[in-house]
Amino acid sequence: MSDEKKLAHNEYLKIDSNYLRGTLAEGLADTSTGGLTEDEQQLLKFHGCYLQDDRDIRAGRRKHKLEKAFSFLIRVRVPGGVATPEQWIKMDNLASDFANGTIKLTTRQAFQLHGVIKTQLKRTIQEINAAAMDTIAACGDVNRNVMCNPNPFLSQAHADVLKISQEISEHLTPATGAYHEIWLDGEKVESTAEEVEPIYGKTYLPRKFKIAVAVPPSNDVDIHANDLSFVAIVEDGKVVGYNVAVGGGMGMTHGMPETYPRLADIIGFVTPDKVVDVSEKVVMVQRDFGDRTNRKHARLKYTIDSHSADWFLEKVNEYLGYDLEPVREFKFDDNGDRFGWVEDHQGNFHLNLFIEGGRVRDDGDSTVRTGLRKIAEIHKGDFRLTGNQNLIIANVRPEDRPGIEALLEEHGMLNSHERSALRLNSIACVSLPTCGLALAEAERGLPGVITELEEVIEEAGLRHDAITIRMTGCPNGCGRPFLSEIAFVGRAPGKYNLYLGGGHAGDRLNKLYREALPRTEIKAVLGPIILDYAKSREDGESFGDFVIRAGYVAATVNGLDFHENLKPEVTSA
Ligand code: SRM
Ligand code: SF4
Repeated sequence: MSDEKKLAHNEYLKIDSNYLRGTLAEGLADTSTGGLTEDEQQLLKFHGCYLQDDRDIRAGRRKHKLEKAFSFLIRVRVPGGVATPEQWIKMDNLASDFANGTIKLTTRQAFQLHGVIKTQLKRTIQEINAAAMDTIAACGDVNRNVMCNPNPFLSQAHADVLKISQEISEHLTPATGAYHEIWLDGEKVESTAEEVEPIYGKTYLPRKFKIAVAVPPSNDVDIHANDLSFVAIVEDGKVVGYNVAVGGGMGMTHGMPETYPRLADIIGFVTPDKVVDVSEKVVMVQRDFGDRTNRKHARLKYTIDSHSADWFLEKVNEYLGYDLEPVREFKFDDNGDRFGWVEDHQGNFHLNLFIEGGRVRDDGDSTVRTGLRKIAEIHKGDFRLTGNQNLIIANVRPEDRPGIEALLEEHGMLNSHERSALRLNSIACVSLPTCGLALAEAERGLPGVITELEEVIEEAGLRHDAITIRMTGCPNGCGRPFLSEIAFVGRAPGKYNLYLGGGHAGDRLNKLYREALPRTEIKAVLGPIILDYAKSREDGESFGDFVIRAGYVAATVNGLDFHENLKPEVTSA
């Protein structure tokens, strides 16, 4: 940390907050406004909530001099993405009783509720906790929901990986009593003398921190978007250890080249017994060396680039008191989900369902939410949220499968095979109307874009060819756009930067191809490239590899040259 530079405001806020209390309790009790002060909003994030307003009606309310239509987003942690049927039913109830009637499955395997008003916030959080879930550290300058390959049923290896994700999550959960005190009416800690945050300290981390655990050949957790990842090395069906990857991240700001997405560096290997220790020490190095003066430069990826990956490894080894072992070989094939039913070694069945944009709702003719609720009422296994915003109905006994299938049929959900592989490999962040940072549509925008592109896909005979396609409403990267083969990143209402050439396994960043492309021109610009791919691709060549070989965009190995290569003209190779 620089001695000369002034610390970011949030650093003082954290120090003065008495371990994340601040004036939150008072702010929540103030019924003269539906909102909170700026400082309270910042602290509230550590408790898993954001203050938002409905942007669809913001201008109208301003015109009538009304306060914004404030409500809260609640993010519910689901480590490794595993939830019980009872927890699903609880989320479904809360969606109706206190939120906007939908459940959002996030890109980090968590639940989100939108539209909870201030007076219902505490009650909703209490109900979430009563169902053995929580919201602490779902957001804020701490470790967030730990992601994990959501197929732990496939082998003992997968079970080990889920267990380790849950252990990391538990170990890195803030120790403060503030959460219990504010939301669960826990006993007030009168003196802070005994209260400590053994890992984080009083100022927590310089910025958010994200961890994922992957099981090759699937990179469905997108390790290159995480500050810290563990890649399972499996030998004879057993996890012998994990490669350690650090410094991945997506967020950037348009027009600020000093902000950029970055692929993670794979710096070593560790045996399973040391994974929690390594997580703790990586967090501590970032705690001590992360930039606390500039929040746009505070993620671990910048700490590493300000020094070097070798320096970072040395520091981690020093904090550990032993050295990470040399990296082991592994290979990722893709970062998508595998749809349809699979049977595991014990004869249980698991169904990966496509949930467009991760939004579980009844809408018009669609009764997906009702159908999933009815399934939860009879399901004896569990639900697994995937990092691609989809859902696995997991651990279904053979005798229970017909009942579940009948409900899926009744509610129109047995249709993965009818969808194009392009749609099945899509991600859209939430964006408008709830996200305060959105510059353009994403969740509401991508389905229509895909429908248009599907006309080209059909013509090209690519219906079953997986091409990853992602849209975000701004460059913060919540749908991990910079790791997909095709990405639209919101610039302004109706305008997107188009990126091409990400690795099919999420292992190469894509490159800017068209800046501020009007939404209405997407098909005209992308269509010819898709047709060219169908015509000229080599055997087994992915779309991302093709656009580089054909010269649409240049190859890149890391994020440092990310902003280069804007082609003024679209050329058909
Ligand atoms: Fe995100 C901020 C939604 C995954 C990078 N993200 C936000 C906020 C809270 C907007 C805000 O700060 O006011 C969004 C709330 C929108 C809403 O109405 O729900 C938001 N992020 C989401 C979710 C819900 C998108 C989704 O459609 O699933 C994801 C919730 C994940 C979870 O369960 O924890 C979500 N966000 C991500 C990811 C992907 C990932 O983690 O795998 C990223 C990119 C990876 C990374 O962190 O580098 C991501 N979100 C950001 C950033 C940029 C951070 C940065 O380093 O610059 C912001 C803005 C910020 O922090 O200042 C942000
Ligand atoms: Fe909001 Fe931008 Fe994240 Fe989309 S990418 S949810 S628009 S912050």
